[in-house]
Amino acid sequence: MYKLYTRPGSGGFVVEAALALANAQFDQIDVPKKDPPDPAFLDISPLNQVPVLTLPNGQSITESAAICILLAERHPEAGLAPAAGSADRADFLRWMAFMSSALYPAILRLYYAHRYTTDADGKKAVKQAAIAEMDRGFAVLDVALQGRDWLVGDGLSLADIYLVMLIAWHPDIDTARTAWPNIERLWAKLREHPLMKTLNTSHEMWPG
Ligand SMILES: N[C@@H](CCC(=O)N[C@@H](CS)C(=O)NCC(=O)O)C(=O)O
Repeated sequence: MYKLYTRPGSGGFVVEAALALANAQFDQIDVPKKDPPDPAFLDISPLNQVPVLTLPNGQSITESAAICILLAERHPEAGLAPAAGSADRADFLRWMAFMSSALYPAILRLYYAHRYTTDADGKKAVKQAAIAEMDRGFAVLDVALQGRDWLVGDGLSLADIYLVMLIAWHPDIDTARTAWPNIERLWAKLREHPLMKTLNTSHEMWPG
């Protein structure tokens, strides 16, 4: 059985979605923010971050994109991602890496601005730059969605759920919904998806 270490409103959202779509049994462990961190949790998550997925063999994996890609690989019948070796799979890997390495870190700079400056008055500038960088990333994804129903391939994949999770963290939801109409189109569809609705009741990612 899998074990998912998560917290409401966190990157655990997409992993929970993946496990549910794969019909995989898992224990969910809530990791409250603690200072100092719990040493046992640091053993499996050295940066003290969620999500962490512990596999049935006891191995623990951090990094939301890696977890998603791994789950897609372990549960091919669930169609969480385009098939390995297909052209759409290349797009899937590209956008998962883009979202986790360009966009997610910009979001962290906004919400953990104190970590990104040693200047006591510097947080405001870090936040402004973080939002500008997020906006640049969302604009790229909006173009990628132009004329398409889904970010990759011709069906829902974890890339779509990952994108919707990130856009929900935008500090100005009204602007986000008008600035990137293709992302909003995808998001509107996922807001009606029964599983997203269920997950949103515990994660409160967007107004229900
Ligand atoms: N690169 C990691 C980032 C995970 C991450 O930043 N998680 C946040 C919650 S969304 C967290 O646990 N933050 C606590 C902290 O950084 O102290 C991933 O993609 O999984």
